[in-house]
Amino acid sequence: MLDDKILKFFKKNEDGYVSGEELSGALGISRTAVWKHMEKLRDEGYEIIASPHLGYRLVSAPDRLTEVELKWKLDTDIIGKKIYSYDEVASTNDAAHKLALSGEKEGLVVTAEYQTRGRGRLGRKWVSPRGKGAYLSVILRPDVLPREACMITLFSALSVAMTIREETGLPALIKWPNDVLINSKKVSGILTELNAETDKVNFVIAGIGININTKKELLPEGGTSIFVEKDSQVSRVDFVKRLLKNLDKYYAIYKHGKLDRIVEEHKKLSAILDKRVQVNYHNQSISGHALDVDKEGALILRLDSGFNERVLAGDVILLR
Ligand code: BT5
Repeated sequence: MLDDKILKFFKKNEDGYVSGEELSGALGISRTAVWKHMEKLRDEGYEIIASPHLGYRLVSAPDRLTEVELKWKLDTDIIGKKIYSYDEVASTNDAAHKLALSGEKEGLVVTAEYQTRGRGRLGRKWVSPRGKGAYLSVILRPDVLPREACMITLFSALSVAMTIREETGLPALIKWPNDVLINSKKVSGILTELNAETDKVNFVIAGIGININTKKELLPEGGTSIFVEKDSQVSRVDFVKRLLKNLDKYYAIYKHGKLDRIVEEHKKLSAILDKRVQVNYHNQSISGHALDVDKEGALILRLDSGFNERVLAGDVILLR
């Protein structure tokens, strides 16, 4: 906690020095204790210079998804007002779920540097190498019916694709409903989990995994990362801050009921529309032409028989 307070001091004096005296006064600790905290921060990767007359100056921070780094000048209305950053968790979705059950407000974000049991849909695994990707979950409490919640997956994927485009210029596309692809390979996946009764959503956990600075050898078959596609590292902190901003924007649009706008934007970035696809769902497999995404976020398939099929969730495989 004291380390966070020291970092906030540095952030407020971004280009200047903070004197040891000022810090010891503000934090109520001795100047030797201030020095010890500086050593600890250095061990964590912060580059801090000390001048006998001027005090301490923060030169650079490690690219770690910490609460202090993410919240600094984060200009959002709901998403990320509160952030819990962990070094290691089983799954950020599980951690967020527990926090939601304990009554935490919507907008709370949980991040982790590493997940020991990162999850995909249907019990599948999400590969989460330490310190390379972004693994985060957001608590949402929208006043909607359970069937209206699938739109959350759509706007989360849209937020990820927009963030990749804005931060890196890479041509990210969305594979309905929950994958984001670059050059036909999966760079991100979304796991949306509901806590609901028949006619009421209590809360939703939107879990997002993105491969950012992940090297090829750490990725599963069919996966890619921003690093692999761009051949250079990006700041994970800057990336996640922009993602939180985009999530905040699309969540506001969703809450205002402007679902058609989300669907339209989603369709513009679709990797599957107008293509021949196979969709696997509920132990069934159907194939056809991906015709449309309707106003509720369902995929409309034109089957070979000429009939249309409306699919609410599933795994899409692009066919040649
Ligand atoms: C997903 O499931 O794509 C949802 C992934 C959600 C992960 C986030 S991380 C933060 C939060 N906490 C969690 O525990 N989960 C969420 P699905 O559509 O079922 O895809 C899973 C499949 O993607 C796996 O079976 C692999 O084939 C592939 N996969 C696993 N890890 C991957 C990775 N890092 N990059 C690309 N593909 C991956």
